[in-house]
Amino acid sequence: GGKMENRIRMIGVPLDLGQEQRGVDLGPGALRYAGLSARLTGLGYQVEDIGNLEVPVRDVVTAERQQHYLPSIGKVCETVYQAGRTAVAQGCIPVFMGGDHSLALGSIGGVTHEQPTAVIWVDAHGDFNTPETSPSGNIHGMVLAALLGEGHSELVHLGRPGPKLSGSDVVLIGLRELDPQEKVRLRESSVNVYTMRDIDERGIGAIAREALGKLAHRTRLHLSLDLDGLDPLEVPGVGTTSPGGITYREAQLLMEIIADTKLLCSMDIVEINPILDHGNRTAKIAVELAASAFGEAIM
Ligand code: 6HN
Ligand code: MN
Ligand code: MN
Ligand code: MN
Repeated sequence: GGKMENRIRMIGVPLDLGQEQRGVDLGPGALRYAGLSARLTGLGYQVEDIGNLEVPVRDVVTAERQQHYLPSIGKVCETVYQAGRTAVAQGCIPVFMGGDHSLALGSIGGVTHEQPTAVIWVDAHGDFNTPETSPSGNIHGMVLAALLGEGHSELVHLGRPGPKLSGSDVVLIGLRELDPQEKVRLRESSVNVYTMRDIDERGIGAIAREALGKLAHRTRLHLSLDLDGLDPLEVPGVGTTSPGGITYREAQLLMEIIADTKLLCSMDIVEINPILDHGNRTAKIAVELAASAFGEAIM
């Protein structure tokens, strides 16, 4: 681990079962139309798009609705896990194009199969609910908790038994909306958290550097980019909007500082909802950010 590979594998995961809004299943197409592959190729990577993994359409699995589609999400994430594990084993950088954030159970599970990996989780939300604390029951709000070993056992033991991350391997950036019990859980955890208040008071550059310092015990880095971490005024095409988010400029600097480490080994781009977007703007911004994270510099 440690060195940045030169091959990127784009993996579409049109999963929308982790939440209730229609449209996030269209995210992989939106990222392709926004030119993700060409941008990364232009940076000197060998880019391979393997298409979309198979995901059941929610209209076909209506019987799972009461369970918030837990069985189907588990099955899809098993395939995501194997795709991530295989990509890393073959010396590729997997870029998972969501889809909602529940796919990260598989992506982060898979990329940590052989070696531990630190995670930067950009999000308005903590995704730290358990079935007991979640007001919505939506699985996309439970992903980080499950990766740390808490919640539905189908999710906790996905791919391989046991937790996939420890709290100290994770930094959350952009937080501004937590459910009451989720807040308690997160406070009691060892996850490193930078809220919007921290960013406003100290600036994103200082936060980015400090965050990477907290992850310095690892030589591999995964970026889980939930587009709702950005401000919905700039990025309207997301399902779970929360005002007062990271600006485009702040996100750019965060990506550039991540690129400087040369440790980025895998990435999720999630929660883009083209149905709610204006002119594919959100996917275009996601492409700009991915390019910066993979080393595109202004000069
Ligand atoms: N995401 N905390 C809310 C819930 O339903 O648990 C929102 C979760 C949002 C999850 O955006 O990935
Ligand atoms: Mn999220
Ligand atoms: Mn979110
Ligand atoms: Mn319910």
